[in-house]
Amino acid sequence: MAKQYDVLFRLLLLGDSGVGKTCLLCRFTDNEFHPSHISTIGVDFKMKTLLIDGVKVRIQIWDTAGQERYQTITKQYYRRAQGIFLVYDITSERSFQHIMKWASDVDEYAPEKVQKILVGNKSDEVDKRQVATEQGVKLAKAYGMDFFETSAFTNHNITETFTRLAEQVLAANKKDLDLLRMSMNDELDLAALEEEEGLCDGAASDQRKGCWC
Ligand SMILES: Nc1nc2c(ncn2[C@@H]2O[C@H](COP(=O)(O)OP(=O)(O)O)[C@@H](O)[C@H]2O)c(=O)[nH]1
Ligand SMILES: [Mg+2]
Repeated sequence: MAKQYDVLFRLLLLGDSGVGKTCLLCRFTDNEFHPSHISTIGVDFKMKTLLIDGVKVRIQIWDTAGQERYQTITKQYYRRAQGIFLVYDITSERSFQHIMKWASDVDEYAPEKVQKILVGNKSDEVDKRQVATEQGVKLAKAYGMDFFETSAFTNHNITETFTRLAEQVLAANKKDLDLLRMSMNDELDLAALEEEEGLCDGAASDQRKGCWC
């Protein structure tokens, strides 16, 4: 059976309640949008496999199921993440200001190597916009992150955003993966060698048998 994936990464969606994290996730994994989403409802996680540079990358994307309301996201969530989406809502200045708080939590609790991306969601809501695109660009630059404006409603930039973070995580972990692959190959080589030797022994004894005839 073909191998289902080469590597598994955990990504985490962070941001204020109501910015559209659950909708982003449903749009990306199932291409669905439920406008009536009750904002406290969240899923635990959803999975999707992407092919990046010939590597089958399985991503497990964790939603924060209501905990964001009380900012009680357990440290465990952060510790296990290799990539983080910092999401705000372009129609909410407040959610944009809170990005600083979310980013400082990430600095405190997430692994040092964690990759981050800034996401301004609800780009379809042009009339209600409170946060200019330039503000997002500027903040992302200050944090050294990539930045996308998305819409879970129209499907704007959804695949691009999730793929970009997965690419960044893959790049950040590439060295470890290559080492792992090398050591796995070494093991395989050794196994092949042992097998070959075994075969030789078998052949030799067959030959000996032949001689005895
Ligand atoms: N117009 C628009 N509404 C959105 C978008 N994404 C989410 N919403 C709405 O925003 C509300 C909160 O979304 P939800 O995904 O539950 O937010 P969460 O609390 O961050 O998980 C819901 O009423 C969604 O329908 C979007 O891209 N555009
Ligand atoms: Mg939610």
